Amino acid sequence: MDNTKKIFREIKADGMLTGAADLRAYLTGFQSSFGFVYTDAQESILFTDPRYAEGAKNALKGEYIGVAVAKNEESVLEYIKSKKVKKLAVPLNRILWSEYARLHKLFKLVDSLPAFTDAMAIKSEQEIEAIRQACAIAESAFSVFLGDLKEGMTENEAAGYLEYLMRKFGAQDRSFETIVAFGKNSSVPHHASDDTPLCKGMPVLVDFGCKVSGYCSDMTRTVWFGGKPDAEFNSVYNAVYDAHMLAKEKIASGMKGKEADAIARNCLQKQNLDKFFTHSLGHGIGINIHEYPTLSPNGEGVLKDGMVFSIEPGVYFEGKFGIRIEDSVLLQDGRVESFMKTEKKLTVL
Ligand SMILES: [Mn+2]
Repeated sequence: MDNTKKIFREIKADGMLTGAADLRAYLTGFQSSFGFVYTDAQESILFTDPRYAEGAKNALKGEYIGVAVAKNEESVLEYIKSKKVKKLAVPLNRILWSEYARLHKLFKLVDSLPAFTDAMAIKSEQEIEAIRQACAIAESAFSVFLGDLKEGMTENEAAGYLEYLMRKFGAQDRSFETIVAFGKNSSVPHHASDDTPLCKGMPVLVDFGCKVSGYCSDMTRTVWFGGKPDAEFNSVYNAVYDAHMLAKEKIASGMKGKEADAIARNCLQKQNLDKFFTHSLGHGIGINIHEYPTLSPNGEGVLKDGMVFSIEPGVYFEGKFGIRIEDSVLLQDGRVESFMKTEKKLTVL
């Protein structure tokens, strides 16, 4: 699929210049830390540096996109000027102010970011397959991980072990810094894992994911380690579980992100727990771990078939415990299909 054409035909410009790594990866299917993609009605060229030149040439051989080595940004601009481009599209929110200052003296600038945001939100079969694999690997790793959790293990050690397992099972990387939170640390939704040791009789919250072919998975489970949880933990867990399952059942194509969010939020409200649900219900997942659409009380974007996002209600009691249950899901034929098969009912280890 030629994503350069797909984006270029949506923007009103003579040329398009894309430097941001995620947008570049979307255009080319090739991942690199430096480079620019130039596109116009006739051609697309990936300008990269000698570190990536060979890899890019091999990866893009016979593709719709040419590869050239650029010494620096200046030589890319010289090339664009030589093509007599007047209106140039750039992703305005994703360029540096210094780049903007320079570019706007040379060209009339048009924003390409809205076209990227819309196109990247609807996944192709190939993208869905990569995410499906990233989810399957994360789940296989998690099941081994749960079996190997031991008293005395620190959060950092556990996080490192889970990341190792994901790579061992075929992931190229983690999607983001793995969150492992033991005991009361779970009440911080994005706790930074530290040297807290695992003890019997505490919750374990794990938020993690991995990448396959540049695409992310995202998943959270909260399990109980050692002994039995008390009645309060059990009832809050069931409330989060119900909110998750109801959202999954009721979210439909055509709904706004905020309507989707409200399904889970209203469900928690019935148990007076909505005030402890301190973040959004979900976010789009793709090349980036957080992308459009947003399933939050402010989410105005309409959910459509082909979108991949998270469903992750959570309840957090400061200083006590937190519970979050998250799946990565796909909207297909109007309905939610989960990529995840891992048990969502409370697991007691
Ligand atoms: Mn998430």
